[in-house]
Amino acid sequence: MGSVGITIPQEMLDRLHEATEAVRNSKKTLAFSHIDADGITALAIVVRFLEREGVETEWKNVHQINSESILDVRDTVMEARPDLVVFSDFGTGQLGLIQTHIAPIKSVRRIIILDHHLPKKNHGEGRPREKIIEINPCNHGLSGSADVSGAGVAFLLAIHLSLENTDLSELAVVGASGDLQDFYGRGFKGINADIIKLGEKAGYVSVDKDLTFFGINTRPLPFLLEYATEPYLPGLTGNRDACYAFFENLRIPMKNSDDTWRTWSDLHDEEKQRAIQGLFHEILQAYDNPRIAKGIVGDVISLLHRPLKSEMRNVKEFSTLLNACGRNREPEVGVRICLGHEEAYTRGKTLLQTHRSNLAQALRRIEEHRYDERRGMYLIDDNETPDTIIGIVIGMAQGARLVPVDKPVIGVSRNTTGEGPTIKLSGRARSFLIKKGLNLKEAFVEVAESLNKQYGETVAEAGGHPMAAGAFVHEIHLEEFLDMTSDRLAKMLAQ
Ligand SMILES: [Mn+2]
Repeated sequence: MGSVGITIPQEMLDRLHEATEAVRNSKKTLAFSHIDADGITALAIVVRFLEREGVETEWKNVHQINSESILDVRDTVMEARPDLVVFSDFGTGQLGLIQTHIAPIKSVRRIIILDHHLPKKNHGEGRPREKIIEINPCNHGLSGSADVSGAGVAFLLAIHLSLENTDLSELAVVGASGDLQDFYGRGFKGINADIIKLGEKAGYVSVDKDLTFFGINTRPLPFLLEYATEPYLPGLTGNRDACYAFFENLRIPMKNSDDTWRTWSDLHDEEKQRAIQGLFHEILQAYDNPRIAKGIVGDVISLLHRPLKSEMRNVKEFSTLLNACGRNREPEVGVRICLGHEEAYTRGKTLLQTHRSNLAQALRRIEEHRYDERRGMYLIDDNETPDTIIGIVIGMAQGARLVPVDKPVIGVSRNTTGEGPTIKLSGRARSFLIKKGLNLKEAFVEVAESLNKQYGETVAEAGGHPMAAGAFVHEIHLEEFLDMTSDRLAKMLAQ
Protein backbone atom coordinates (compact mmCIF):
# COMPACT_ATOMS: atom_id res chain seq x y z
CA MET A 1 0.00 0.00 0.00
CA GLY A 2 3.08 2.19 -0.22
CA SER A 3 1.87 3.43 -3.57
CA VAL A 4 -0.99 5.38 -2.00
CA GLY A 5 1.05 6.55 0.98
CA ILE A 6 -0.70 4.68 3.78
CA THR A 7 1.58 2.84 6.18
CA ILE A 8 0.03 -0.40 7.44
CA PRO A 9 1.65 -3.21 9.45
CA GLN A 10 2.42 -6.24 7.27
CA GLU A 11 0.16 -8.63 9.21
CA MET A 12 -2.75 -6.27 8.83
CA LEU A 13 -2.00 -6.05 5.12
CA ASP A 14 -2.15 -9.83 4.93
CA ARG A 15 -5.60 -9.78 6.49
CA LEU A 16 -6.70 -7.06 4.06
CA HIS A 17 -5.48 -9.21 1.21
CA GLU A 18 -7.49 -12.15 2.50
CA ALA A 19 -10.57 -9.93 2.80
CA THR A 20 -10.06 -8.65 -0.74
CA GLU A 21 -10.19 -12.23 -2.01
CA ALA A 22 -13.34 -12.90 0.00
CA VAL A 23 -15.05 -9.85 -1.51
CA ARG A 24 -14.00 -10.77 -5.03
CA ASN A 25 -15.30 -14.32 -4.56
CA SER A 26 -18.66 -13.17 -3.20
CA LYS A 27 -21.86 -13.23 -5.21
CA LYS A 28 -24.05 -11.95 -2.42
CA THR A 29 -23.00 -10.04 0.68
CA LEU A 30 -24.92 -8.96 3.75
CA ALA A 31 -23.37 -6.04 5.65
CA PHE A 32 -24.11 -4.95 9.23
CA SER A 33 -22.86 -1.82 10.91
CA HIS A 34 -23.24 0.36 13.97
CA ILE A 35 -25.66 3.33 14.04
CA ASP A 36 -23.30 6.21 14.86
CA ALA A 37 -21.50 8.43 12.33
CA ASP A 38 -18.50 6.09 12.19
CA GLY A 39 -20.69 3.03 11.72
CA ILE A 40 -22.84 4.76 9.10
CA THR A 41 -19.86 5.96 7.04
CA ALA A 42 -18.20 2.55 7.37
CA LEU A 43 -21.33 0.91 6.00
CA ALA A 44 -21.63 3.41 3.12
CA ILE A 45 -18.01 2.64 2.20
CA VAL A 46 -18.71 -1.10 2.27
CA VAL A 47 -21.91 -0.77 0.24
CA ARG A 48 -20.19 1.35 -2.40
CA PHE A 49 -17.15 -0.89 -2.87
CA LEU A 50 -19.36 -3.97 -3.06
CA GLU A 51 -21.48 -2.24 -5.70
CA ARG A 52 -18.33 -1.40 -7.66
CA GLU A 53 -17.20 -5.03 -7.41
CA GLY A 54 -20.57 -6.07 -8.82
CA VAL A 55 -21.61 -7.97 -5.69
CA GLU A 56 -25.32 -8.21 -4.85
CA THR A 57 -25.63 -6.45 -1.52
CA GLU A 58 -28.07 -6.12 1.35
CA TRP A 59 -27.26 -4.02 4.40
CA LYS A 60 -28.57 -3.07 7.79
CA ASN A 61 -27.63 -0.91 10.76
CA VAL A 62 -27.77 -2.44 14.22
CA HIS A 63 -27.79 -0.43 17.44
CA GLN A 64 -25.73 -2.91 19.39
CA ILE A 65 -24.80 -6.55 18.98
CA ASN A 66 -25.33 -8.41 22.22
CA SER A 67 -26.53 -11.84 23.24
CA GLU A 68 -30.12 -10.88 22.40
CA SER A 69 -29.74 -8.93 19.17
CA ILE A 70 -27.33 -11.50 17.64
CA LEU A 71 -30.39 -13.74 17.27
CA ASP A 72 -32.06 -11.13 15.02
CA VAL A 73 -28.82 -10.81 13.07
CA ARG A 74 -28.77 -14.59 12.65
CA ASP A 75 -32.37 -14.61 11.39
CA THR A 76 -31.59 -11.86 8.89
CA VAL A 77 -28.60 -13.83 7.60
CA MET A 78 -30.59 -17.06 7.32
CA GLU A 79 -33.26 -15.27 5.34
CA ALA A 80 -30.90 -13.43 2.96
CA ARG A 81 -28.59 -16.43 2.43
CA PRO A 82 -25.42 -14.42 1.64
CA ASP A 83 -22.07 -16.15 1.03
CA LEU A 84 -20.25 -13.24 2.73
CA VAL A 85 -21.22 -11.33 5.88
CA VAL A 86 -19.45 -8.07 6.78
CA PHE A 87 -19.56 -6.42 10.21
CA SER A 88 -18.20 -2.89 10.44
CA ASP A 89 -17.53 -0.66 13.45
CA PHE A 90 -18.31 -3.63 15.68
CA GLY A 91 -17.63 -7.35 15.65
CA THR A 92 -14.40 -7.61 17.62
CA GLY A 93 -16.14 -7.43 20.99
CA GLN A 94 -18.80 -9.80 19.65
CA LEU A 95 -16.42 -12.31 18.07
CA GLY A 96 -17.65 -15.10 20.31
CA LEU A 97 -21.30 -14.39 19.48
CA ILE A 98 -20.48 -14.24 15.76
CA GLN A 99 -18.59 -17.54 15.98
CA THR A 100 -21.44 -19.22 17.77
CA HIS A 101 -24.41 -17.86 15.85
CA ILE A 102 -23.29 -16.70 12.40
CA ALA A 103 -20.29 -18.83 11.39
CA PRO A 104 -22.27 -22.12 11.45
CA ILE A 105 -24.86 -20.84 8.94
CA LYS A 106 -24.50 -22.96 5.81
CA SER A 107 -24.69 -20.34 3.04
CA VAL A 108 -22.02 -18.21 4.74
CA ARG A 109 -18.54 -18.94 3.43
CA ARG A 110 -16.63 -15.97 4.83
CA ILE A 111 -17.20 -13.32 7.52
CA ILE A 112 -15.25 -10.05 7.48
CA ILE A 113 -15.00 -7.95 10.63
CA LEU A 114 -13.84 -4.34 10.12
CA ASP A 115 -13.53 -2.97 13.64
CA HIS A 116 -11.35 -0.69 15.72
CA HIS A 117 -12.58 -1.33 19.26
CA LEU A 118 -10.27 -2.93 21.79
CA PRO A 119 -10.55 -6.71 21.98
CA LYS A 120 -11.68 -8.33 25.20
CA LYS A 121 -8.94 -9.99 27.22
CA ASN A 122 -10.06 -13.51 26.30
CA HIS A 123 -10.46 -12.58 22.68
CA GLY A 124 -11.12 -16.06 21.36
CA GLU A 125 -7.51 -16.55 20.33
CA GLY A 126 -6.83 -20.18 19.60
CA ARG A 127 -10.46 -21.04 18.95
CA PRO A 128 -11.23 -22.31 15.45
CA ARG A 129 -12.47 -19.50 13.25
CA GLU A 130 -11.59 -20.43 9.71
CA LYS A 131 -14.49 -18.46 8.24
CA ILE A 132 -13.73 -15.19 10.03
CA ILE A 133 -11.31 -12.53 8.80
CA GLU A 134 -10.90 -9.91 11.49
CA ILE A 135 -9.28 -6.60 10.58
CA ASN A 136 -8.67 -4.45 13.63
CA PRO A 137 -5.76 -2.01 14.16
CA CYS A 138 -5.70 -2.96 17.86
CA ASN A 139 -4.43 -6.42 16.90
CA HIS A 140 -1.43 -4.84 15.16
CA GLY A 141 -0.06 -2.41 17.71
CA LEU A 142 -2.12 0.54 16.48
CA SER A 143 -4.62 2.64 18.38
CA GLY A 144 -8.29 2.23 17.51
CA SER A 145 -9.12 5.58 19.07
CA ALA A 146 -6.41 7.73 17.45
CA ASP A 147 -4.86 5.97 14.44
CA VAL A 148 -7.92 4.78 12.55
CA SER A 149 -11.70 4.51 12.99
CA GLY A 150 -14.19 1.89 11.84
CA ALA A 151 -14.82 3.85 8.63
CA GLY A 152 -11.04 4.10 8.17
CA VAL A 153 -10.67 0.32 8.39
CA ALA A 154 -13.48 -0.08 5.85
CA PHE A 155 -11.69 2.43 3.63
CA LEU A 156 -8.44 0.44 3.84
CA LEU A 157 -10.27 -2.54 2.42
CA ALA A 158 -11.89 -0.33 -0.25
CA ILE A 159 -8.61 1.19 -1.42
CA HIS A 160 -6.98 -2.24 -1.31
CA LEU A 161 -9.69 -3.48 -3.69
CA SER A 162 -9.35 -0.62 -6.14
CA LEU A 163 -7.88 2.87 -6.43
CA GLU A 164 -11.23 3.81 -7.93
CA ASN A 165 -12.40 3.93 -4.30
CA THR A 166 -10.18 6.92 -3.44
CA ASP A 167 -13.30 9.14 -3.34
CA LEU A 168 -14.45 7.18 -0.29
CA SER A 169 -11.64 8.84 1.67
CA GLU A 170 -14.13 11.63 2.37
CA LEU A 171 -16.41 9.23 4.27
CA ALA A 172 -13.44 7.75 6.15
CA VAL A 173 -12.58 11.24 7.40
CA VAL A 174 -16.18 11.91 8.45
CA GLY A 175 -16.18 8.64 10.40
CA ALA A 176 -12.92 9.46 12.17
CA SER A 177 -14.22 12.92 13.00
CA GLY A 178 -17.49 11.50 14.35
CA ASP A 179 -15.44 9.18 16.51
CA LEU A 180 -13.49 12.19 17.92
CA GLN A 181 -10.22 10.65 16.76
CA ASP A 182 -8.67 14.13 16.40
CA PHE A 183 -9.01 14.52 20.17
CA TYR A 184 -11.21 17.58 20.13
CA GLY A 185 -9.49 19.36 17.25
CA ARG A 186 -5.87 18.68 18.10
CA GLY A 187 -5.27 17.05 14.74
CA PHE A 188 -5.32 13.60 13.18
CA LYS A 189 -2.38 11.21 13.20
CA GLY A 190 -1.41 7.77 11.93
CA ILE A 191 -3.57 6.16 9.28
CA ASN A 192 -6.20 8.89 9.74
CA ALA A 193 -3.63 11.52 8.69
CA ASP A 194 -2.53 9.34 5.75
CA ILE A 195 -6.13 9.02 4.56
CA ILE A 196 -6.61 12.79 4.76
CA LYS A 197 -3.44 13.36 2.72
CA LEU A 198 -4.63 10.87 0.13
CA GLY A 199 -8.02 12.62 -0.06
CA GLU A 200 -6.29 16.00 -0.36
CA LYS A 201 -4.06 14.82 -3.18
CA ALA A 202 -7.03 13.45 -5.08
CA GLY A 203 -8.97 16.70 -4.58
CA TYR A 204 -11.75 15.39 -2.32
CA VAL A 205 -10.59 16.83 0.99
CA SER A 206 -9.06 20.14 2.07
CA VAL A 207 -7.62 21.13 5.43
CA ASP A 208 -7.54 24.84 6.31
CA LYS A 209 -6.82 26.89 9.40
CA ASP A 210 -10.15 28.42 10.30
CA LEU A 211 -12.68 28.90 13.08
CA THR A 212 -13.43 25.48 14.57
CA PHE A 213 -17.00 26.32 15.61
CA PHE A 214 -19.88 24.18 14.49
CA GLY A 215 -21.79 25.51 11.49
CA ILE A 216 -19.34 27.77 9.67
CA ASN A 217 -20.93 26.84 6.33
CA THR A 218 -24.54 26.62 7.38
CA ARG A 219 -25.38 28.80 10.38
CA PRO A 220 -26.34 32.48 10.06
CA LEU A 221 -23.55 34.52 11.70
CA PRO A 222 -25.28 35.45 14.97
CA PHE A 223 -26.51 31.87 15.50
CA LEU A 224 -22.98 30.60 15.03
CA LEU A 225 -22.14 32.24 18.37
CA GLU A 226 -25.51 31.83 20.05
CA TYR A 227 -25.29 28.05 19.77
CA ALA A 228 -21.54 27.75 20.39
CA THR A 229 -20.70 25.19 23.07
CA GLU A 230 -17.09 24.23 22.22
CA PRO A 231 -16.04 26.35 23.94
CA TYR A 232 -19.02 27.75 25.77
CA LEU A 233 -18.86 31.54 25.25
CA PRO A 234 -19.97 33.24 28.47
CA GLY A 235 -22.05 36.28 27.58
CA LEU A 236 -22.59 35.11 24.00
CA THR A 237 -23.75 31.47 24.04
CA GLY A 238 -27.53 31.49 24.43
CA ASN A 239 -27.73 35.28 24.26
CA ARG A 240 -28.99 36.34 20.83
CA ASP A 241 -28.89 40.11 21.45
CA ALA A 242 -25.26 39.92 22.56
CA CYS A 243 -24.37 37.97 19.42
CA TYR A 244 -25.96 40.61 17.18
CA ALA A 245 -24.13 43.32 19.13
CA PHE A 246 -20.84 41.46 18.77
CA PHE A 247 -20.93 41.67 14.97
CA GLU A 248 -22.44 45.16 14.93
CA ASN A 249 -19.63 46.50 17.11
CA LEU A 250 -17.07 45.00 14.75
CA ARG A 251 -18.95 46.49 11.77
CA ILE A 252 -19.28 43.08 10.15
CA PRO A 253 -22.55 42.92 8.15
CA MET A 254 -24.65 39.90 9.14
CA LYS A 255 -26.71 39.91 5.96
CA ASN A 256 -26.04 39.98 2.24
CA SER A 257 -27.42 42.71 0.00
CA ASP A 258 -30.39 40.45 -0.83
CA ASP A 259 -31.28 40.24 2.88
CA THR A 260 -30.15 36.60 3.27
CA TRP A 261 -27.97 35.68 6.25
CA ARG A 262 -24.22 35.53 5.80
CA THR A 263 -22.39 32.51 7.17
CA TRP A 264 -18.84 32.44 8.49
CA SER A 265 -17.60 31.00 5.20
CA ASP A 266 -18.99 34.09 3.42
CA LEU A 267 -16.72 36.45 5.39
CA HIS A 268 -13.62 37.97 3.78
CA ASP A 269 -10.29 37.08 5.35
CA GLU A 270 -10.01 40.51 6.92
CA GLU A 271 -13.49 40.23 8.47
CA LYS A 272 -12.62 36.79 9.81
CA GLN A 273 -9.47 38.23 11.39
CA ARG A 274 -11.43 40.95 13.17
CA ALA A 275 -14.08 38.52 14.39
CA ILE A 276 -11.45 36.09 15.68
CA GLN A 277 -9.69 38.92 17.53
CA GLY A 278 -13.05 39.87 19.06
CA LEU A 279 -13.70 36.28 20.14
CA PHE A 280 -10.18 35.99 21.62
CA HIS A 281 -10.96 39.08 23.66
CA GLU A 282 -14.30 37.69 24.93
CA ILE A 283 -12.80 34.31 25.82
CA LEU A 284 -9.75 35.73 27.59
CA GLN A 285 -12.02 37.92 29.68
CA ALA A 286 -14.20 34.97 30.62
CA TYR A 287 -11.61 32.22 31.14
CA ASP A 288 -8.29 34.00 31.55
CA ASN A 289 -6.82 31.05 29.67
CA PRO A 290 -4.99 31.71 26.37
CA ARG A 291 -5.17 28.01 25.49
CA ILE A 292 -8.95 28.06 25.23
CA ALA A 293 -8.75 31.21 23.09
CA LYS A 294 -6.16 29.72 20.74
CA GLY A 295 -8.25 26.54 20.46
CA ILE A 296 -10.99 28.31 18.51
CA VAL A 297 -8.75 28.33 15.44
CA GLY A 298 -7.55 25.02 14.08
CA ASP A 299 -7.68 22.53 11.23
CA VAL A 300 -11.06 22.63 9.56
CA ILE A 301 -11.66 19.84 7.09
CA SER A 302 -13.91 20.39 4.09
CA LEU A 303 -15.20 17.96 1.49
CA LEU A 304 -14.75 19.70 -1.83
CA HIS A 305 -17.17 17.56 -3.85
CA ARG A 306 -20.12 18.10 -1.50
CA PRO A 307 -22.51 21.09 -1.88
CA LEU A 308 -21.03 24.34 -0.53
CA LYS A 309 -23.78 25.45 1.87
CA SER A 310 -24.74 22.00 3.11
CA GLU A 311 -23.90 20.13 6.32
CA MET A 312 -21.96 17.72 4.11
CA ARG A 313 -19.31 20.30 3.26
CA ASN A 314 -17.65 20.23 6.70
CA VAL A 315 -16.68 16.89 8.22
CA LYS A 316 -17.77 17.85 11.74
CA GLU A 317 -21.20 18.92 10.55
CA PHE A 318 -21.49 15.91 8.28
CA SER A 319 -20.81 13.55 11.18
CA THR A 320 -23.39 15.37 13.30
CA LEU A 321 -25.96 15.06 10.52
CA LEU A 322 -25.28 11.30 10.42
CA ASN A 323 -25.42 10.96 14.19
CA ALA A 324 -28.78 12.74 14.10
CA CYS A 325 -30.08 10.04 11.75
CA GLY A 326 -28.75 7.23 13.94
CA ARG A 327 -29.93 8.77 17.19
CA ASN A 328 -33.41 9.24 15.79
CA ARG A 329 -33.46 5.56 14.89
CA GLU A 330 -33.10 6.15 11.13
CA PRO A 331 -29.43 5.30 10.51
CA GLU A 332 -30.32 3.99 7.03
CA VAL A 333 -31.12 7.57 6.02
CA GLY A 334 -27.55 8.46 6.99
CA VAL A 335 -26.10 5.70 4.82
CA ARG A 336 -28.15 6.97 1.86
CA ILE A 337 -26.96 10.54 2.48
CA CYS A 338 -23.37 9.29 2.28
CA LEU A 339 -24.21 7.53 -0.97
CA GLY A 340 -25.52 10.81 -2.39
CA HIS A 341 -29.29 10.31 -2.33
CA GLU A 342 -30.99 13.70 -2.50
CA GLU A 343 -34.25 12.76 -0.75
CA ALA A 344 -32.32 11.19 2.11
CA TYR A 345 -30.51 14.48 2.69
CA THR A 346 -33.85 16.30 2.97
CA ARG A 347 -35.04 13.78 5.56
CA GLY A 348 -31.68 14.00 7.34
CA LYS A 349 -32.01 17.74 7.80
CA THR A 350 -35.36 17.26 9.54
CA LEU A 351 -33.82 14.61 11.80
CA LEU A 352 -30.97 16.99 12.58
CA GLN A 353 -33.45 19.59 13.80
CA THR A 354 -35.20 17.05 16.02
CA HIS A 355 -31.82 15.90 17.28
CA ARG A 356 -30.74 19.48 18.12
CA SER A 357 -33.91 20.20 20.01
CA ASN A 358 -33.60 16.88 21.94
CA LEU A 359 -30.03 17.80 22.88
CA ALA A 360 -30.97 21.33 23.88
CA GLN A 361 -33.82 20.08 26.07
CA ALA A 362 -31.61 17.47 27.73
CA LEU A 363 -28.92 20.08 28.45
CA ARG A 364 -31.54 22.43 29.87
CA ARG A 365 -32.69 19.68 32.26
CA ILE A 366 -29.10 19.18 33.40
CA GLU A 367 -28.77 22.93 33.94
CA GLU A 368 -31.91 22.90 36.09
CA HIS A 369 -31.48 19.68 38.02
CA ARG A 370 -27.69 19.63 38.03
CA TYR A 371 -25.88 16.39 38.75
CA ASP A 372 -24.80 14.20 41.66
CA GLU A 373 -21.21 14.08 42.75
CA ARG A 374 -19.88 10.69 43.74
CA ARG A 375 -16.45 9.31 44.47
CA GLY A 376 -14.53 9.17 41.20
CA MET A 377 -17.37 10.48 39.05
CA TYR A 378 -20.25 12.82 38.39
CA LEU A 379 -23.63 11.21 37.81
CA ILE A 380 -26.43 12.40 35.56
CA ASP A 381 -29.53 10.27 36.05
CA ASP A 382 -32.24 11.55 33.76
CA ASN A 383 -35.55 9.85 33.12
CA GLU A 384 -36.25 11.49 29.81
CA THR A 385 -33.03 11.52 27.78
CA PRO A 386 -33.13 8.66 25.25
CA ASP A 387 -30.36 6.06 25.43
CA THR A 388 -29.32 6.99 21.89
CA ILE A 389 -28.18 10.50 22.89
CA ILE A 390 -27.18 10.11 26.54
CA GLY A 391 -23.48 9.83 25.59
CA ILE A 392 -23.52 12.99 23.48
CA VAL A 393 -25.49 14.86 26.12
CA ILE A 394 -23.10 14.14 28.98
CA GLY A 395 -20.13 14.93 26.73
CA MET A 396 -21.68 18.27 25.80
CA ALA A 397 -22.58 18.97 29.42
CA GLN A 398 -18.89 18.74 30.30
CA GLY A 399 -17.94 20.69 27.16
CA ALA A 400 -20.24 23.52 28.24
CA ARG A 401 -18.95 23.20 31.85
CA LEU A 402 -22.44 22.45 33.15
CA VAL A 403 -20.58 19.59 34.84
CA PRO A 404 -16.96 19.95 36.04
CA VAL A 405 -14.29 18.07 34.09
CA ASP A 406 -11.97 16.93 36.90
CA LYS A 407 -13.72 13.54 37.07
CA PRO A 408 -15.51 11.46 34.42
CA VAL A 409 -19.24 11.93 33.97
CA ILE A 410 -21.59 8.94 33.91
CA GLY A 411 -25.06 9.22 32.38
CA VAL A 412 -27.95 6.87 33.11
CA SER A 413 -30.78 6.53 30.60
CA ARG A 414 -33.94 4.63 31.45
CA ASN A 415 -35.50 5.69 28.15
CA THR A 416 -34.29 2.72 26.10
CA THR A 417 -35.46 1.13 22.86
CA GLY A 418 -35.50 -2.42 24.16
CA GLU A 419 -38.55 -3.90 25.84
CA GLY A 420 -36.50 -5.48 28.60
CA PRO A 421 -35.53 -4.17 32.03
CA THR A 422 -32.19 -2.95 30.74
CA ILE A 423 -30.74 0.46 31.54
CA LYS A 424 -28.15 2.19 29.40
CA LEU A 425 -25.08 3.74 31.01
CA SER A 426 -22.70 6.01 29.23
CA GLY A 427 -19.39 7.47 30.39
CA ARG A 428 -17.24 10.31 29.13
CA ALA A 429 -13.87 11.57 30.34
CA ARG A 430 -11.56 14.33 29.15
CA SER A 431 -8.26 13.30 27.61
CA PHE A 432 -6.09 14.70 30.44
CA LEU A 433 -7.72 12.14 32.75
CA ILE A 434 -6.91 9.35 30.29
CA LYS A 435 -3.28 10.47 30.28
CA LYS A 436 -3.33 10.14 34.06
CA GLY A 437 -4.34 6.50 33.70
CA LEU A 438 -8.14 6.61 33.80
CA ASN A 439 -9.86 4.08 31.53
CA LEU A 440 -13.66 4.10 31.41
CA LYS A 441 -13.96 1.05 29.22
CA GLU A 442 -11.80 -0.97 31.55
CA ALA A 443 -13.80 0.17 34.56
CA PHE A 444 -17.17 -0.69 32.97
CA VAL A 445 -15.98 -4.04 31.62
CA GLU A 446 -14.40 -5.10 34.92
CA VAL A 447 -17.50 -4.19 36.89
CA ALA A 448 -19.76 -5.98 34.39
CA GLU A 449 -17.59 -9.11 34.46
CA SER A 450 -17.47 -9.21 38.21
CA LEU A 451 -21.28 -8.80 38.53
CA ASN A 452 -21.91 -11.47 35.87
CA LYS A 453 -19.63 -13.83 37.75
CA GLN A 454 -21.26 -13.06 41.07
CA TYR A 455 -24.76 -13.77 39.75
CA GLY A 456 -23.83 -16.57 37.37
CA GLU A 457 -25.70 -14.91 34.49
CA THR A 458 -25.37 -11.88 32.22
CA VAL A 459 -26.69 -8.90 34.18
CA ALA A 460 -24.43 -6.31 32.52
CA GLU A 461 -22.59 -5.88 29.20
CA ALA A 462 -20.00 -3.17 28.55
CA GLY A 463 -17.66 -1.86 25.88
CA GLY A 464 -16.13 1.23 24.28
CA HIS A 465 -12.96 3.26 24.55
CA PRO A 466 -10.88 4.67 27.44
CA MET A 467 -12.54 8.09 27.11
CA ALA A 468 -16.02 7.04 25.98
CA ALA A 469 -17.64 3.83 27.13
CA GLY A 470 -21.10 2.36 27.52
CA ALA A 471 -22.87 -0.40 29.39
CA PHE A 472 -26.25 -2.09 29.48
CA VAL A 473 -27.22 -3.08 32.99
CA HIS A 474 -30.22 -4.93 34.35
CA GLU A 475 -32.43 -2.54 36.30
CA ILE A 476 -32.18 -4.33 39.63
CA HIS A 477 -28.35 -4.26 39.54
CA LEU A 478 -27.99 -0.60 38.57
CA GLU A 479 -27.09 0.70 42.03
CA GLU A 480 -24.51 -2.04 42.53
CA PHE A 481 -23.03 -1.30 39.13
CA LEU A 482 -22.81 2.42 39.91
CA ASP A 483 -21.27 1.82 43.35
CA MET A 484 -18.63 -0.51 41.99
CA THR A 485 -17.87 1.81 39.06
CA SER A 486 -17.54 4.74 41.44
CA ASP A 487 -15.02 2.75 43.53
CA ARG A 488 -13.09 1.60 40.49
CA LEU A 489 -12.89 5.12 38.98
CA ALA A 490 -11.86 6.67 42.30
CA LYS A 491 -8.97 4.19 42.49
CA MET A 492 -7.92 4.98 38.92
CA LEU A 493 -7.98 8.71 39.64
CA ALA A 494 -5.96 8.26 42.82
CA GLN A 495 -3.08 6.56 40.97
MN1 LIG B 1 -16.36 3.67 15.67
